Amino acid sequence: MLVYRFRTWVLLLLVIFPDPSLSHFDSAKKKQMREKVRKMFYHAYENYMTHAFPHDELKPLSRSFTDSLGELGNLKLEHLPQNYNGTALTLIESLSSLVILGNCTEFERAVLWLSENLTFDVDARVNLFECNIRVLGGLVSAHILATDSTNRLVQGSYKNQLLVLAEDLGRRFLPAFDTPTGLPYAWINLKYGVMKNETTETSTSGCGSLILEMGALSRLTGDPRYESAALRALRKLWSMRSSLNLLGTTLDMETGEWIEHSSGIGAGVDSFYEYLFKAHILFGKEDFWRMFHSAYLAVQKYFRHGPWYHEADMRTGKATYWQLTSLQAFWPGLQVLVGDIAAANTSHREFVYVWKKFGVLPERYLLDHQMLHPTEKYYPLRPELAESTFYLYQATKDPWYMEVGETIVNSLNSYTKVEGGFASIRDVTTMQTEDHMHSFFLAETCKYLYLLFDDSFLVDRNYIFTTEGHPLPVLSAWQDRLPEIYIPSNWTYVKDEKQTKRSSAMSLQVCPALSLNAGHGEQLAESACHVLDARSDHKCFGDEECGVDSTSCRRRSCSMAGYCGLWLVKQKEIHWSSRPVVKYFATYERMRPSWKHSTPILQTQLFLYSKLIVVQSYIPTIIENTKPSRL
Ligand code: DMJ
Repeated sequence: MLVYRFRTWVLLLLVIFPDPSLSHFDSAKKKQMREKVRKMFYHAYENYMTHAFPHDELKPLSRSFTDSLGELGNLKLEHLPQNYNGTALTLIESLSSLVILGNCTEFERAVLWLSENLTFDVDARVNLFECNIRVLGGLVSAHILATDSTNRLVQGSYKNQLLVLAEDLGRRFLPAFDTPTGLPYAWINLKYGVMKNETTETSTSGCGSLILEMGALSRLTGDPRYESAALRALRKLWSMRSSLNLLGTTLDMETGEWIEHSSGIGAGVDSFYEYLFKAHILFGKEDFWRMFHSAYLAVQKYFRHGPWYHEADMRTGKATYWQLTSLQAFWPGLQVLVGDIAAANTSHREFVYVWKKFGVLPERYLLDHQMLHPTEKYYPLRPELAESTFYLYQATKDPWYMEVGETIVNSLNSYTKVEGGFASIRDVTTMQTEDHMHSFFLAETCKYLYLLFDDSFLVDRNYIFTTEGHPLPVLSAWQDRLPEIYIPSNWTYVKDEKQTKRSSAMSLQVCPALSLNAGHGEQLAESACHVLDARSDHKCFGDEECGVDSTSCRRRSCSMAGYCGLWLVKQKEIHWSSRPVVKYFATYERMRPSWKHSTPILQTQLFLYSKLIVVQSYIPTIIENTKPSRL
């Protein structure tokens, strides 16, 4: 009887707190997964090279091609180029992935071909944002990789040809910025500049996600025009924020007026947030941090509901659309860079749940109606979930994320792999495929999956990835101020051996009930938001004895029956939390050792975390019941 009870307890504990070391992800398994992803990459790449190159993208079902650069972002498919034969878009997008996979021979072959054949002197109206992240970003990143001696390229064969091409493209972008507001046109004809009667409608991402590529181009060429144009646009956009520090989704770039006032963290806005923060990392400008700081706070305050992010009206902060979109899945990855692991993990789990429910991520799911969006049931091989999974694994080394990666790899192979490459899914309920393989499948999806299982490319290097997955090195020469200035002088590295033990993402979310470890000499770790209840039995006499909930970042209150929890209170009880900053620094100190072996980019972000937790300490906290966290 006693043995039976003991077994039951052990089983129960294992279910609740699975031991990460029990994961089946040993190094052999990791290698096997890496090889599986490598095979996926080459299946896609070789089919593109055979059936589509030098056109833009592969049509994997018909094994043909599409010259789609002019179609990207062009929902109404207007003003499509007539005599345009492609710019080898997928090859450009594959360059950095080839280096990461260690295929320098193919990389060199591609560089040589592009150097000799690529021209942007084509009569094609393209989307500035798409062309920037895919083509300019692809070229600039590949140029840097080609000049990095550690990539073992044949010395002397590379003579900056990609940079010359990138500069030519950058020059063709400039007329788009020649506007009274400094906000760029969304569309530009590569040969003729801005077309007559061009639309003045653009998006927040379109104006606010240019700084990484154009900034890098300026730093590499010494021509400041690209960076200043992108910066002017970004500043103007920021000046259009509401008093709540929210932005809309679409705007008129000529008048500087908002068109769509509702926004969230998904389509039309996503990379704006991403670039504010990544620009701070890349260029070290305090200004970017200040903007991101306010923007992130506003997102957490107005869009976040438990693990999900809905949309809200920038003027009132009132919720507008309750939708989960596939693009939002990048957000946990960004939160990892910021250092907000607990929040990242919470949202990431929801996306994983949705992935498993449908087999892939549907483009849009209506949270309020608990159903798929009637016309957006597709999955175009998007990378966002793989991207966040990669970042979370880097931060935590929790093998669970590799299991998620394995699920993604298996789904992609079972539902989207066809003889001629990988096909998009038209409808996740039927898994009917569509004749299109987007270039980001090679630039991002395969890359992040590969890096999840083999991050040797990142060892001893410090890169940020653009929104299209192209790596850019964080160089001190590019930084306006060196990162050291951000490190508070009172921070110390904790030397204690035990504390260097890596925590998993889940162990960072220590709730009072999880404090089992405490008796075994192990350190308690808290999440960014979590503050323990004063008493371990959750019993309380007043609100001050209840801590802060790790999932919602909301303060717990004491119920009538004397239990700590998230209880519904009247609106007037909304109050500003002003927890002593020192508490958060202490929390951070305990988390810090768990990052010790992370790659430099993640370490670079750690010092920024102190700033973020200060931000979070001023988030107004509304105590209420949270919605159930499952679809
Ligand atoms: C990519 O082109 C980029 O990641 C972009 O920022 C958003 N959408 C696609 C992938 O889904």
